[in-house]
Amino acid sequence: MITLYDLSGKNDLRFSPYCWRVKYLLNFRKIAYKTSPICFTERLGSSFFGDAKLPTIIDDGIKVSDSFNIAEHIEYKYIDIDHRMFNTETKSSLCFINQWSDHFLNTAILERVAYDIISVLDDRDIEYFTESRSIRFGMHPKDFQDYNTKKPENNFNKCCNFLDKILQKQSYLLGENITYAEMIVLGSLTWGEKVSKNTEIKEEFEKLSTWKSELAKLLNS
Ligand SMILES: N[C@@H](CCC(=O)N[C@@H](CS)C(=O)NCC(=O)O)C(=O)O
Repeated sequence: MITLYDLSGKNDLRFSPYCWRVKYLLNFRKIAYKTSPICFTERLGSSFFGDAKLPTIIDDGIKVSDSFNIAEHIEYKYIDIDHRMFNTETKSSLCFINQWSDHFLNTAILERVAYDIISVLDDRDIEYFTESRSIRFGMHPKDFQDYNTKKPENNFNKCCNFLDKILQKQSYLLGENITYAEMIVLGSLTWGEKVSKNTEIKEEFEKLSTWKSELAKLLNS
């Protein structure tokens, strides 16, 4: 059975966007797996992980890291060629959505939740997270979140608008079928929702809200 090393916070809250992408895919494919909770600093101190981040999986003794690589591994190993979501045609579109989500959507979410995350972290991670992110942002996460939530430009709403516009034209992000693109974007939105109240989707993004609630029902079981 697949073991997924899953970032965990206070009260075992699972909040990593990348881990959610993989869990949503495994749920969608009805593939059995177990999760092994691990916090940031446990990963840092472990020779098993080395440079590997979370999620990392072990599948029949094979270690795979990076959500996109893991998704590709799952599709190739468990899904027959005619039903795979990763083929030569679709892989580049999925790669595009993955890059867009990591660079634009995740950044827009981070702007609104960077400080709120601290309150859901495992106690052992607070110092590490605050220090490492202060270096990354060039300021304390509180100042980073305050600055970004107060500026007139709301990048999260811009991303929602972009996604909503796509969903006004088609049922899913890449057309009329569910693909790994849904898991990528839903994983990011789940992260925001788990750690803060600052990434609620506005009512005007009706198609996106419906897409999200229907998929959340499907992919959480
Ligand atoms: N591109 C990677 C990103 C993975 C990643 O950044 N994971 C975070 C958790 S959400 C992590 O392990 N960070 C380690 C750290 O900040 O020390 C993927 O898609 O899996």
